[in-house]
Amino acid sequence: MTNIRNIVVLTGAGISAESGIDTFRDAGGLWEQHRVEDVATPEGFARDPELVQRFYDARREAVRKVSPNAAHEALARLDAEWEGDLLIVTQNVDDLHERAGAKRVLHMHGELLSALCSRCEARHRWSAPLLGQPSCPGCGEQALRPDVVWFGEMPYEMDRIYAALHRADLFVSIGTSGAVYPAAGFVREARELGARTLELNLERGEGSYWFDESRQGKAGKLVPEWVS
Ligand code: BV8
Repeated sequence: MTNIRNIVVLTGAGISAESGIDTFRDAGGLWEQHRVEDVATPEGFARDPELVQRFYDARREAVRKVSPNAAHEALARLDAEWEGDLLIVTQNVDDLHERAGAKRVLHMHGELLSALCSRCEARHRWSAPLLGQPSCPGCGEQALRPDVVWFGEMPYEMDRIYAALHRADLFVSIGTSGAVYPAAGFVREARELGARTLELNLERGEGSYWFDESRQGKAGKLVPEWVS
């Protein structure tokens, strides 16, 4: 990768598909007859907190049973070896990037293995179910919710992401349909700021127009090829 120093990688559900985690397009309407957009919203949580807690408890349990795949491992190798800036911005709430060994990971939509207190806003590493309304270790209130950014909520660390995009020489999007903002807008931002842009995805995403290059295929094959 000649004259490339600073890289931003954006990952979506497609990078975890070969680990056995359903993508949103697959699970969109399949979960207890609810669309993810209905369940993954503050309104959905207010309407039926038990349903939403069960939805995330099931996903938190499921993620313990799967492993990182070759794509996660290739990005972890890049992270270990790359001397320039590298930021892996993931829309995923699983911990597969970290379990593969990646360090420079930013979960813009939160994490399954974290709980957020609606009362004191503390975030706690969490692997147990939330359905039984455990108390917040900070304030003691029974106000814990999944530490996941729902539709209509502000994603985490947007300033840090835009700062990385401003410095990026290369922006690589892996396994995302480009359907959800603001993540879907990063490629345009990066390109307009002068970065080269590469899409690695099973199919062309919604923002494919903005990529200098787009390679179709499975992440487990494309990402190791790109990293090597
Ligand atoms: C916000 C956490 C503002 C929850 C998620 C109209 C226009 C523009 C925007 C909007 C609009 N109306 C509403 C909005 C805003 C909204 C939005 O974008 N809606 C969409 C539906 C139009 N966005 C928001 O609400 C965001 N917040 O805008 O805040 C704001 C401003 C001020 C103050 C307050 C707020 C927050 C969005 C975050 C929602 N939370 N996740 C959870 O996980 O349960 S989103 C969730 O869905 C994911 O995190 C991800 O972001 C998205 C799904 O996208 P993908 O990851 O791409 O998954 P998908 O299944 O779609 O695609 C998989 C891809 O992989 C496919 O392309 C497939 O081909 C490919 N693939 C499959 N297998 C493989 C593969 N590729 C390679 N290899 C394989 N093996």
